[in-house]
Amino acid sequence: MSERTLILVKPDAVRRGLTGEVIRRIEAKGFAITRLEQRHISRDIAEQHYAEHADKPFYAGLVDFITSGPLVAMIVEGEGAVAGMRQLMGATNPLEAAPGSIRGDYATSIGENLVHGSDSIDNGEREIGLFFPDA
Ligand SMILES: Nc1nc2c(ncn2[C@@H]2O[C@H](COP(=O)(O)OP(=O)(O)OP(=O)(O)O)[C@@H](O)[C@H]2O)c(=O)[nH]1
Ligand SMILES: [Mg+2]
Repeated sequence: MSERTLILVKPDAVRRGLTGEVIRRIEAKGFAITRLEQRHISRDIAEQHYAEHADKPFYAGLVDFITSGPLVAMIVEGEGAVAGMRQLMGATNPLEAAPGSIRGDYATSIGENLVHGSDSIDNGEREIGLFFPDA
C-alpha cells in the first residue's frame, strides 16, 4: 500500500552540497518525490515539527540547527515509504548508522545527521500537513 513520508534534507546537507546525492538515492530506490521545495523555516514551524522532543536537553540546539539555513522539504511516496526511507537514512547516530545508508556514509554527528524522515504513517501525515498544508 502506498504511503507518504516527509523527508527533510537538513541545513548541514544543503550546506555541504549533498542535496543531489540524497535525491539520487531516493529515486534510485524507486520512491516517488511528489513535492519538493527549498526553504528556510521559522522557529515556530521547527518547534511544531520537533514538538515531541520539547522536554529533551538537546531540543533548543535542534531548533537552532534546523533553522540555521535553508533545508529541502519533500513528500516521498511509495509502498513502505516510511520504513523504507528510515532504512535509506540509517540510524539517528551516524556513528551507528550502517555503511551504505546516507547517515552512515556521510555524517559523524548526531546533531548534524543530514536528513529527517517521518517515523510513522501518522507522524508523516502530521508533518506533511505542517510543511505542505495543501498536499
Ligand atoms: N545532541 C543530540 N541530539 C539528538 C539526540 N537524540 C536525537 N537528537 C537529534 O534530534 C533529532 C530528532 O531525534 P529523533 O526523532 O529521535 O531521531 P530521528 O527520528 O532519527 O531523526 P529525525 O528524522 O531528525 O526526527 C535527531 O535527528 C538528532 O539530530 C541526542 O541524544 N543528542
Ligand atoms: Mg524523528
